[in-house]
Amino acid sequence: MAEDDAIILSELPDDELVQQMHDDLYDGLREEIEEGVHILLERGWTPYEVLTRALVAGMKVVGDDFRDGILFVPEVLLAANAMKAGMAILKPLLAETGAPRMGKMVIGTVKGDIHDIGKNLVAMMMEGAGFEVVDLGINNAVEKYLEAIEREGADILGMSALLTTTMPYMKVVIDALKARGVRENYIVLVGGAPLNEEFGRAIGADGYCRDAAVAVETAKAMIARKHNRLAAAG
Ligand code: B1M
Repeated sequence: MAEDDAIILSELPDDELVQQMHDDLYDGLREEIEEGVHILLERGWTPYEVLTRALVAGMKVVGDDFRDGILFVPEVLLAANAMKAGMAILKPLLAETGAPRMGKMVIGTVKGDIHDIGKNLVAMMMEGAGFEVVDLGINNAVEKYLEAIEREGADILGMSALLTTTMPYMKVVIDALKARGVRENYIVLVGGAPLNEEFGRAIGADGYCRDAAVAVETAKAMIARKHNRLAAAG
């Protein structure tokens, strides 16, 4: 593109800027995504609006074209890195709500799976809602989860899986909790694009979370129920 034709992001109205950010995410343009995020925040958008409307919606287009064989792993990786750069700007802002401490969550992507954008988003939103979050990262074996929830005294165990081949591993973890006799000590929440309610129920999770906002709402409701139960018992 000729120098004269360069798009000045700050001169675009909101709708066009968001559309341009979807295109830039698609093209894996990290710096442009960072600039777009800053501009929207300066214009008074909330961090959550920027996250959902500019970043998550843009990633949906990437996902659709990956599925349809239009984009391939290297391009998707660049898009994922641009998305992460945008999320890094929003993370402290989402965590800054000053909400009272709600409880502690250990979260990680299951063994064999390296997708972490959705899991990171859930961790960010949970922190923003007042939960303490211990993020185990990707590719977690059952021992890693068990050791972490015990060490951290977690209230909630969160697991993420993005592949149909890795989602059954969630049941391996839940079964291990049962075998140790500690299943009832934890609220187990699961999420990831290929999952659904029925799968969550079938593997014995306490809740399936369609997205990060649902994860926060479910966690809050279940923690409140747990506190009420403990208060009634004590
Ligand atoms: Co992959 N990939 N990928 N990929 N990738 C998918 C998942 C896929 C659906 C693409 C497709 O074909 N349409 C497909 C899986 C098909 C299937 O299993 N049926 C797929 C494949 C096949 C693969 C590889 C096998 C490709 C290959 O190598 N041939 C490979 C596997 C590697 C591995 O894990 N072993 C692979 C690799 C990659 C990249 C490395 C290139 C990259 C990941 C980069 C990264 O994460 N750091 C990547 C990406 C980016 C995707 C897509 C395009 C986008 C995923 C994403 O980040 N979405 C994805 C397509 C898709 O999902 N439509 C795809 C945005 C994110 C915000 O949404 O993760 O759904 P999501 O999270 C949501 C909810 O699901 C929920 O809340 C989140 C926020 O709202 N949620 C939770 C998620 N986790 C939760 C945990 C909770 C609660 C809620 O706990 C309480």
